[in-house]
Amino acid sequence: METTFSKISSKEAIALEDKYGAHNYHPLPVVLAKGEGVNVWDAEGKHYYDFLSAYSAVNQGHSHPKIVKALVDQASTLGLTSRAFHNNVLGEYEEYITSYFGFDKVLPMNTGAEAVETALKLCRKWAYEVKGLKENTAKIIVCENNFHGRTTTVISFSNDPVARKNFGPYTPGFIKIPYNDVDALAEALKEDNIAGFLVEPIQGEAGVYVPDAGYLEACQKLCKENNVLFIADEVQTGIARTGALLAVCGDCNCGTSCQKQSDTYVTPDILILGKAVSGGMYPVSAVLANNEIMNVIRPGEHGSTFGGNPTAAKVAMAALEVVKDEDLAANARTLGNLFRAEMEKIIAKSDLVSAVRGRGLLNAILINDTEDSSTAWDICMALRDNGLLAKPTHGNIIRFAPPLVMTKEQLMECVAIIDKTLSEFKK
Ligand code: IF1
Repeated sequence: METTFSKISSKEAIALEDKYGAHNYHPLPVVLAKGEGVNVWDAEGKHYYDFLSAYSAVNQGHSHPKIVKALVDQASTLGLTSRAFHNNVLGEYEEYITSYFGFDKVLPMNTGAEAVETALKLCRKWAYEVKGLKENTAKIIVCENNFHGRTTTVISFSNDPVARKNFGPYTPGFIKIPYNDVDALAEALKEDNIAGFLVEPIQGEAGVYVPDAGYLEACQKLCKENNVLFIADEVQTGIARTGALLAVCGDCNCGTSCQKQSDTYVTPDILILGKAVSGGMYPVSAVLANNEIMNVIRPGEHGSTFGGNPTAAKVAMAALEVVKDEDLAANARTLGNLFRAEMEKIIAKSDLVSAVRGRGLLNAILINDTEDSSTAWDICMALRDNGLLAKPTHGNIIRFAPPLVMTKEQLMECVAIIDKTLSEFKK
């Protein structure tokens, strides 16, 4: 059945995926065919509010006209050159993004996992060539319940059995410590050959765990004292999602790249960006660092076919411009506070939800049921029927992360949908 939104029905689309696609996902049964701002429509034309934003990649809203224009204009001029040759866009982008975030240099890649892998290689090479560790001895400290992507090295330091099982043998050289535990980091730093500490400023996939105020600052200080690189994975928390341009900005919530304006300012030695750095319009990721670190990489030692391509460069500049032009960090901060306040009212009268947590527009609610229950999933199915799309992270936690362009009126409509769904829900 053809609709204005799709040549094929939702049912047909799912059947094709099932038959011809690897089964590496378990999507909510909804087939999207159009997106605009905070809105998405399925193949039959039903409207939904998007409360996941493609896992915080679509912070600027679906099909933002400015970003689409940058994509179309560049793609129809010069899409890809590879790095075998220069092009007239890359240098402009590199200058733009390094001054935007306050670093000397950027190494452009495509996916978040690639950027994490790049940061790990950079950290190890710095440890051998600048810090002076003996080759092949470098260790990098990571946090339990981390999520940094799905490549073999990255899952080597995951403690999620689903992410790891039967993908060994695993890459060595990583030490796991509890998240949000400064003493655990101090203890781990006593070991020999530590090169770096990789951390998510807020643990997204684990269930939107916001660390104690001052945690990131204390970690950065310990890393500095021990000549160890502080590596911030802002793939999910960056680009205004948490109410500041970067979540490592801590509690200052200044909404801009506050590197110089706040006493809670935290500067990572290596900053990892992805997802919304392109507004979700094109795979773009980036690793930023100052010369002492970035200059250990020399020609031929790292890269990728699409890394830093002209289309990615133009799309990323447009997407970052939108973040500033529309002051998305301030909107995320204001609407995030409103959302959590409204959810607290719902929690007060519901025995289904026990807590809400998050910062800016990266939030999650805890469902009052066991980890292995299907309640969170069933609630997401009911939310879908009521016109709002969200998905559980682990077990009984539902992540709520709408595009940062949402208006107060739209947010209140979504709160009403969540309220209605929870009050009508029968386990
Ligand atoms: C999927 C999770 C979120 C990330 C952080 C690196 C990456 C991610 C902090 C890798 C990616 C995505 C992956 C996506 C779902 C989503 C996700 F559920 F997988 F864990 F957001 F929480 N660092 N997160 O969150 O970036 O290679 O994907 O571009 O795998 O389905 P990527």
